[in-house]
Amino acid sequence: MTDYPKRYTITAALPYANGPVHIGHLAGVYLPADIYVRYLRLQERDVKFVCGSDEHGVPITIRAKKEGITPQQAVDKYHELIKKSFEDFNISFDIYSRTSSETHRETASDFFKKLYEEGKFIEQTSQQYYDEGAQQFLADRYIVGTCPKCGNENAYGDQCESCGTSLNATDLINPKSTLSGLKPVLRETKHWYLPLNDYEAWLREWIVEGHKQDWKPNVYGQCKSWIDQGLQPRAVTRDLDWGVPVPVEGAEGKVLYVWFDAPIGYISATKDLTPDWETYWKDKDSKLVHFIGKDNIVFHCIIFPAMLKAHGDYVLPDNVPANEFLNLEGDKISTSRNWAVWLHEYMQDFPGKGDVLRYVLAANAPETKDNDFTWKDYQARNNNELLAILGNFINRAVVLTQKYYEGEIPARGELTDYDKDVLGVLEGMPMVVASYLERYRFRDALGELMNLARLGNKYLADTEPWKLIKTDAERVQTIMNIALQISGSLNILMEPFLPESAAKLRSMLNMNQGKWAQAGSAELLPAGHIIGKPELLFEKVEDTAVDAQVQKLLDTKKENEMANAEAEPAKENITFDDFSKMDIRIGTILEAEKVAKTKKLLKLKIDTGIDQRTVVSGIAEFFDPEKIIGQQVSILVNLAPREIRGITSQGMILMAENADGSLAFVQPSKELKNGSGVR
Ligand code: B3M
Ligand code: ZN
Repeated sequence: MTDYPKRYTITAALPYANGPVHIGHLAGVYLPADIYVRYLRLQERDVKFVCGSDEHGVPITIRAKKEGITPQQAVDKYHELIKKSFEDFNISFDIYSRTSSETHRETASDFFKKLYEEGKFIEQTSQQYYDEGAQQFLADRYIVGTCPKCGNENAYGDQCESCGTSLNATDLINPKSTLSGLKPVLRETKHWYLPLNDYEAWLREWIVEGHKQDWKPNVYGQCKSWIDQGLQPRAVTRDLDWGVPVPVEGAEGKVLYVWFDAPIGYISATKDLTPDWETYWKDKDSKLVHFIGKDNIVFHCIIFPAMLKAHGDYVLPDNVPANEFLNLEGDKISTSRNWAVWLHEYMQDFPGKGDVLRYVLAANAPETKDNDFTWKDYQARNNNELLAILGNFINRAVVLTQKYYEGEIPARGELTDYDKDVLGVLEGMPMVVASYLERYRFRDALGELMNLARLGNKYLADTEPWKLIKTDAERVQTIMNIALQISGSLNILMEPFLPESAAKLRSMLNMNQGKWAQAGSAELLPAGHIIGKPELLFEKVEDTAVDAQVQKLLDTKKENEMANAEAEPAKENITFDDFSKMDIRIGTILEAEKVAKTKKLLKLKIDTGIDQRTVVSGIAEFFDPEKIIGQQVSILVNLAPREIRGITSQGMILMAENADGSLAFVQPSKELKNGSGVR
């Protein structure tokens, strides 16, 4: 590592302002970006970290429609929520902007205009679905119909979520507009296209030949396969009423395609941040890095670079370290199924524990393959790693220094070979961690950092200053001095990962925010320096806390099952006579008790109006005997008596079974006289 770029422009994907953000977003994009940027700042590099809400496109209009609000109201709501979550997790953007801003509209508009005027687009007319009721062209997501592959009747115009096939709206059988319910008609419409095919050779040279070594294999592989398949012209405008209007004549009712305007949002955000924005985007010594999730690779590696190239003034991304996906408890994270850990909910449930989630997500980051987040792992990593390794080491070092020296760091005496080895590892550690960070290997960097804490623990466990203090107090001075140098370096090295805990540790050690270059030094905290009071850096996460989270997910699963459950098909027809054979009455439960040695059975005494009789019913899992006394139920009184567990059951209580298997009484909507007939 010798020559560093003059400055860095770091972007993190602009989240759609159509919902809150979850752990998948954090793990895949914002946390790695933040770790990288914090590291660069500690290295005293010149860096701008920009992000903002993506507030255009169909995802927004669909969400607004669902909530019965305007698109503007929807983006206002979610922009604030998302922004707050990023603040809560200490994602240290230099600016968090939004694409509905005036600056952005102008920047995106000018960008388009320049390309338009220079003849960089081609115009094409095509047939697209139009809703004559709603009087508008339909985005693919607004059209549903039968999937030609699997027959699912609710496939979308761009994809069937049942079989996963990606579709064109015109592939759907019986297409229907979700706006009006009408069958859409095909109409001609004109759009502007970026002829990606013209950029194919250049892209091949730039990526396939130029970035084989330094881009992640998953990113490089996706790009190569796109380019190998041959690139087609890509429409950059849409018929929609929400977005940046296409700034040319004859384009009324058309807006820029959201994927055309959104990446330009990085530029507009930088403009809002600094008057010097052009240096960050146009000077060839600026290193541009896009942090994104894997579903955005093609847009950031192929389409946006082609746009930048067509424009001509801008630098190209130096790297696009996209991550794979994070799953949750073995299942794909899904907004529509509410299968997620939402960041704002996590903060409510675990206040002050932002760093713990940062740690778990970084330690288990989906860098090279999809990974799974589980609450058990969350608990284990907190208790066995943060608390038992890092927290424990720091605590010992600080507590013992307070105890033996009233907080004043003792001087080192003569060093043993062991001391020298430990100081040697300490000295080399910043380079090791940095070399991982420079290569976007955040998990490995964190692993090394924890190894340093492990080493500190082992050093104290091996040298046992708490025993030695009685026999060789001078030696203890050396040991504690070394333990504190390790603590001080840990503080600097952990800051990118655990900023809140690092701040706490700084006050414990009474030190300033150090620079990366100072880490590893054996003189970081000089003898005579007075440290502060010990504080606990981490707390144990109890079983009850994670059990509650698992329960929340189980409830979600159940809700989903309920929502998706289909009613059983009807049975064969019967005659009215068949039905009238059943004598069903309203009765009242007089007594109820569990049948001994059974799980499911209750013995009930019912006043049927005709008599008082005993019925054994398999409902004990769902009802507390005491609570049902006095309730009215429907009872089939002419069912032949049956012997159940030595009790004669005379009749049967009618029960309705819910989709989740739970049971409910079939009860009259007002109190009736016992014996009233049900027909
Ligand atoms: N809003 C897609 C997403 O949230 C999109 C990213 C834009 S980055 C310029 O996955
Ligand atoms: Zn299908």
